[in-house]
Amino acid sequence: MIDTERLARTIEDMVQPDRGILAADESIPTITKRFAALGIESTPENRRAWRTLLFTAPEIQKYLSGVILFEETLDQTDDQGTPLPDVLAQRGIVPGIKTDRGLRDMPEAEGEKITAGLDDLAERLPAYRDKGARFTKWRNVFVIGHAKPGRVARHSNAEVLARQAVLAQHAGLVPIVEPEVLLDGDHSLEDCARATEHVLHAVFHALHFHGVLLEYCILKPSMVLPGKDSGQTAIPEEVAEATLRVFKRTVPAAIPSVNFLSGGQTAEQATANLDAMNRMRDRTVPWELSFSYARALQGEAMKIWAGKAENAEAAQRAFVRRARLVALARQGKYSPEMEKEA
Ligand code: 5MM
Repeated sequence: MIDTERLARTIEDMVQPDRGILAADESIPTITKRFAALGIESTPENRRAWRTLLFTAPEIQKYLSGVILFEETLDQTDDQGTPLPDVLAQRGIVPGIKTDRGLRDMPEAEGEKITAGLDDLAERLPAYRDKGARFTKWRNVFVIGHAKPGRVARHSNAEVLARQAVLAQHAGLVPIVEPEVLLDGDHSLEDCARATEHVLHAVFHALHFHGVLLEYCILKPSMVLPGKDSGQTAIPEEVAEATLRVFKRTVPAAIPSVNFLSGGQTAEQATANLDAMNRMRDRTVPWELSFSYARALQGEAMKIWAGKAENAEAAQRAFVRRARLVALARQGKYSPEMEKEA
């Protein structure tokens, strides 16, 4: 039986009109890549220091209602010995956990990926909940290319997303369902719109088939964008128009919130595109339009930090500044002029 009261309380705490979610759930290979680009060694202590810096940034609770953690972080503490999930909870920020085990090749669909981690998920979830997690996040990716995403990849990935979501709900955890249509490739904005429409149809069909309660589920999708090698640029209004058009055709009104990923956009692009969507939002758009960014929120601050304790305060200032701008975009109150302000 699903404890809908518990899930409803979590949704209420996570879905806030002026806040969104920080994705700080990079797996060890991913954070190692991000650190390596800045000459930072990826040790458990450096990962702890970085995430402590983010979670204890002054007033960050004004902009964040939730943070997605990686498994390692659930067991780490701040400098005073408080477990990091408790540090967040004490500030009114809901802690969650990435439950997938990363991407694997699909031999039956060359060049496409499937996400691992379902086999022991039901056994892992109670332990995450006991450590303070109130929601989960699981990512599947979809590649745009010749005949891609193909039927097998679309439907297999949608099934996996739905199965993990129903397991999370049965464990009392709100699932964030992340079908990411990748930015890689030379496809056009309209190619991305078509692919995203196919993907979201498959995902919501599977969620229905598996009995996922959409009211207690958050969607974390990519925006509709031209491929990064397409040579095309799309202004925020074009991105907003295409994204909302596709979502209105595919995302049921029962979903309380759509929290976009940044997906390799610059911080400024991810902020401006979210802002344009919120400005365009009218009575035909039933869901909240919010964020669940990793790179777009952390990138500038991580560069400033560079692994050095003496840079921590300046890095926190940059992180809070970006979070404030993204939270304004979540309300349709951002302007690119604000980028010039300190
Ligand atoms: C697409 O990645 C998610 C959002 O991050 P961006 O805003 O940077 O696109 C993110 O939550 C992602 O799932 C985590 O960083 C974990 O990634 P890995 O590849 O380590 O599982």
